[in-house]
Parts: sequence; C-alpha cells; structure tokens
Amino acid sequence: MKLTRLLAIAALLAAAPLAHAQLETSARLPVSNSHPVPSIQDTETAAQRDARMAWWREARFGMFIHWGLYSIPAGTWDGKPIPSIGEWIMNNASIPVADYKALAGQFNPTGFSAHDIVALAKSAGMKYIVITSKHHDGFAMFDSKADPFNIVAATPFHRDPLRELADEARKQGLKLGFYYSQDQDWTAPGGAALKTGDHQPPTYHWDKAQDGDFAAYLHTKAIPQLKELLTNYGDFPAVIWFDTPTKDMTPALAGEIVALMNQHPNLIWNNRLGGGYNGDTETPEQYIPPQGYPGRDWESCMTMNDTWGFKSYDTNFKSTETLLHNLIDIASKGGNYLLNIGPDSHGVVPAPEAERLQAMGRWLKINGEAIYGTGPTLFGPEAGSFSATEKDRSGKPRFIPAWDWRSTTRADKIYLELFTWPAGAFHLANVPRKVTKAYLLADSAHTPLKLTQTGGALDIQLPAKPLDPIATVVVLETTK
Ligand code: FHN
Repeated sequence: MKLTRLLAIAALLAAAPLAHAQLETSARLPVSNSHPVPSIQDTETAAQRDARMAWWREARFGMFIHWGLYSIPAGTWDGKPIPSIGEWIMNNASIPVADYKALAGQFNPTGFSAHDIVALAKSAGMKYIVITSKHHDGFAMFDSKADPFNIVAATPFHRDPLRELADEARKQGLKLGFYYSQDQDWTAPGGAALKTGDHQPPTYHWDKAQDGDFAAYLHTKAIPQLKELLTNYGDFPAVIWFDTPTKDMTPALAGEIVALMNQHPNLIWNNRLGGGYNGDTETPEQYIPPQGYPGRDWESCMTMNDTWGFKSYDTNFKSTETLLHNLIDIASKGGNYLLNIGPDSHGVVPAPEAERLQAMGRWLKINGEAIYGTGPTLFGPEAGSFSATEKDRSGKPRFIPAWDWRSTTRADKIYLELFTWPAGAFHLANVPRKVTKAYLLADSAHTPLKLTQTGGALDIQLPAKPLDPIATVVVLETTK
C-alpha cells in the first residue's frame, strides 16, 4: 500500500474517534431539563417532532459539501504532501495564521455553478445538501458582516455561494443546510484548535495569533455568524450541522446558540453542538452502526475517497457498488446517508465523484421506492453478526457485516434488495406478514414471481439473472 494511502487511513482513523467519543458522551447525557435554555427537543410533543422531522426522514440521501480555502493547497504545502484529510491542512502543517489567510487573495472559483451542483445532487437522487459555511479554518464561505475573513469580502470572487445554492435549491426542490464549525476556529483568537486525534483541549496553538478567550470568540464571531446564517437565507437553513464540540462549549454558552435556534422552529440540528445538548440526529462518521440507533434519527456521513476537502492526489474512490450498498444498508437500519463531495479551488466537482453520483441516481430512479421514506428491516441477521472472538477498538465484539441482501419496509410492502443473486429461489425463514404478491421493482410489468409461503417461511422463485448487477429489488406486497 502506498505511504500516502496509509497516512490518509491513519488520519481518518485518528479523526473518527472524535465523533464516536462525542456520540457516546452525548448519548449518556440526560435530555436537558437542567439546561439553562431548553431546546426545541425538550419542549415539543412527539407529533410536533414527527412533523418537524418528516422531510428529513423521507429524504434518506443527502449531499455533504466540504469546500473552502483548503481546496487551493489541495493536500500539499511548501512542496510537501501533508498527511491526513485535506481540510485539516492548516492544522497538520502548522501553517501560520497570516499565511493561511493570504490564500483568500487567490481564491477565485469561477467554475462554481450552484445550478450544476444542485442539479448533480438531484440527479443522484439526493434530497438535501449540507455545505460547510465555515470549517475549522475559520473562513466563511458566505457574506458575513460579522467577520471580514469571508468569501465576499476577502477574495476576488466576491460572490456568496450559499445564497446562490439557496436560490437554486429552492428552484430545484431540494433542502439546504449549513455546516458550521462553532467550536474550533484556527484563525480567530480564542477559537478552539485540536490536534487530529485529540478529543479535548488543552487547545493546541501553533501561532500566537490564535491565543484568546473562547467565550469572546463565540460572542464576537461564531454567534453573530450563526445569526447571519439563520436569518439571511429565507426559509433555509433547513439543517445546522455543528462539529467537534469541546468542553469549552459549556451548557451556558451552548444555551446561547440554542436560544437563537429556538427562533427557527422548523430547524433540524445534529448532536455535535456540545454543552450536553443531544440535538436531533446522531452522526456516525465514516461508518454504519450495526443496528442503527433505534428511537433516534441518525445520519452516517462518509467520504467517497479518504478526504472531505479536496486533495489533488487522493484517488482512492469507493466503487459505485460500495456507495449504493452503503445507502441501502443505512436505509435498512432507518438512517440517512450524507455523502460528501469536495469541489476543487475552481469550484468544480471532481469527475470521479460526479460519475458515481450519477450512477447512484440511475439506480434510484428505478428503485427509489425501496429507499425514500421506508422503514427499517423486519429481519436483521442479514446485516451481519458480532464476532465471538474478535473485538473492535473499544473492546466490544466486532461486527462482521454480511453483504448478500438487505430489506426495507412500508406498511403494506417489504422490499428485498438482493446484492448476491441466488440460484433458483430466495428463501426467508421467518416473514412476520402474509405475502400476497411478489415482483421485481425494475420490471415495469410487475410480472408476479412464484411464491410458496408455509407458516412463516417464504420461497420466491427468481429469474436466472438479476436485473441490476449491484442490487435487484424484490417487492413483496403484504397484509398483516
Ligand atoms: O474535523 C472534522 C472533519 O474535518 C470533517 O468536517 C468531519 C465531517 O463529519 N467532521 C470532523 C471530524 O469529526
């Protein structure tokens, strides 16, 4: 394996526990009656919550966009490849604040087209987009009066891509959300700075210009910018996606952000604000939880290669087959898939990413009924099993996924997504509903497949060949 690949994997593994550790922490925290500011999740009824989350639960598939100044160095600094994920280059190469800020003068992504990016998401079958409005480098990808280090004031581009995306998303019928790094900010005095793999301060600073008071940073930059994001884009953002909370984010400070968000009652926000707030969604990063999060909304976010922000030499792209199997696996466990693209410094989406998204969209166009708004599997063992001998990094039994098939459901239908095509018949030992008809979703004639149901056991006679080499969907019409 090439060194760069090994380093990239090491960096991802190092970054991943950050999210996992936070998930575990937030999962243990009581839902916050003790919070200085109760959040919407604390006060709404179950019916209100279902209504607020309805579009998101229906969506199942969204586009994550990591785009910022880091797309200029694209993984290389001072002629050297910098290990780890591209958007962390300032931190990993200990780039002085002034040198990093100077990149803004070169940022002129005239190849950016909000129309094309929204159309790409749409043709992929994605229903929402979440874009980095400010990543840990502190550079705002929007028109901010609160801080001049932003794409409108500090670059020759002078355009606000978030506004353009909001207009296009509205036109093309997608939702738009904003990722905002509320805690880490490597170019603002007082913003937190973590070393990759460290989960909590002591804050790692490599430049005196970073020294300062966290609460002051929050009051002068993060909270004013969040206000701008929440009020300047009409009905968007539909989602605020926080990241990497540290213990600097006390319940009182987080409460100030919650008070702002409470003024936007349709907003959905994730579990990474900090201060003990659970938010709406669990956010497993770069992995799919073995059994989902029963009782919680959740979204696996993943890269297509080994970086979120563009790196010119990271070509380790997952296959369309892997990406589709991931989407189906996630849907079968009741979650959403937030799949990342990293546009380059011209604003252009790398071709391997666009190609894979279009291929996924072709599958979804035919088979989307088995994904959007569906419920999780009624079975379970098809996803894999826990090893009796091997342990994962937290010492728990390791989950060994199986990749032969998955299942999703509706009140009157069971979908079987077959990855491995069985010879002759597909057998299910225990179907908890009566099956009245079976057909292949990709067969527009819905030709009935021969069925034998004896007690709970079901055999479905299949044609000799699958209709799709990646996943062919069998639809079972059911009564209770
Ligand atoms: O540090 C970030 C990373 O750069 C990326 O934005 C991911 C996406 O979920 N979140 C953090 C690591 O958990």
